[in-house]
Amino acid sequence: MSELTANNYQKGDHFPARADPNILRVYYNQPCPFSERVRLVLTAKGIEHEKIAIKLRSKPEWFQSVNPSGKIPVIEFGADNRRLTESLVIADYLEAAFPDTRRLQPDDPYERANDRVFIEILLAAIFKIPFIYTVENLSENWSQIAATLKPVDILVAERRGNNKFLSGAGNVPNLVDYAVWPFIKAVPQIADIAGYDSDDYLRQELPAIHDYMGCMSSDPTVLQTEVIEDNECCVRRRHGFAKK
Ligand SMILES: N[C@@H](CCC(=O)N[C@@H](CS)C(=O)NCC(=O)O)C(=O)O
Repeated sequence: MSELTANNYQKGDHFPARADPNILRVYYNQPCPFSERVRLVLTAKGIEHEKIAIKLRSKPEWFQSVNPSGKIPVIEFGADNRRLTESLVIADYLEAAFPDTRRLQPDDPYERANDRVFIEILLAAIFKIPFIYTVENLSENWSQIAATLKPVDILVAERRGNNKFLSGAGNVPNLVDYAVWPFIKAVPQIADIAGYDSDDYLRQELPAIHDYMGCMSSDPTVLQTEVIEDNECCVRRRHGFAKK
C-alpha cells in the first residue's frame, strides 16, 4: 500500500469521533478533484480543519451514514455534527459562514453567478476530453483528445484576457480558480502519460493553459494544499474514478 492510501479509512475501520467540536472536519480522498476544491478553499481561507481520508473502493461501513450518496467531499461541523456535501455548496457555505476570512467570491451577485456559469462551462469542456480519468489508450487516441483540449484552452484564454488568473483583475485567484484547478492540472498529466513532454506540448498547442499552469503552480494556497507526489492520473486510475 502506498503512503497515499496507507492512512485512508476503509471497511472494518472504527468511526473516528470528533475530538473538538470547534474544528471543522472534512472527509476527502487525495486524488478526488472535488475534494481538492474544498481543501483549496479551506487553505485559502485559513480555516483550521481535521482531515479524514476515505478509501473509496472499500469505504468504511459508517460512511453510509455520513453521506448516504457515498460521495466525498463532506464537511462536518458544530457540536451537533452538521454535514454538507457538494463541493461548490460547501464553498458557498464557507464563504458565508467565515465572513472574516479571505473572500473568494465577488460581492456582486451577477459577477458571482457569472463565475458559477464559467465553472460549469469549463468543467463540461474538460469532461469532454476522452480518457482523461481512465488514462487509458491516450497516445492511440491523441488526435481525438487534442481536438477536445483546444476548446478548453480557448475558454481559459478568453476568460483570463491579460490577467494571471481566471478570477479576473486583481491578480489573486478566487473560487473560479480553485474550483477548476484540480481538473485543469490533469491536462499536462495526460500529455505526459501519452508520451509528450507536457511543457513543450502545452507551450505550443495550449498556450493559455501553459501560462495559467505557471501562475497557479506558484500560488501559495496551491503550494500549501497537500499534493500527491505520485502521478495523480495514475492514482485516479487505480482508484477507478470515472467521469462525473
Ligand atoms: N458533485 C459532487 C461530486 C463528488 C464526487 O463525484 N466525488 C467522487 C470522488 S471524486 C465520489 O465520492 N465518488 C463515490 C465513489 O467513487 O464511490 C461534488 O461536487 O462534490
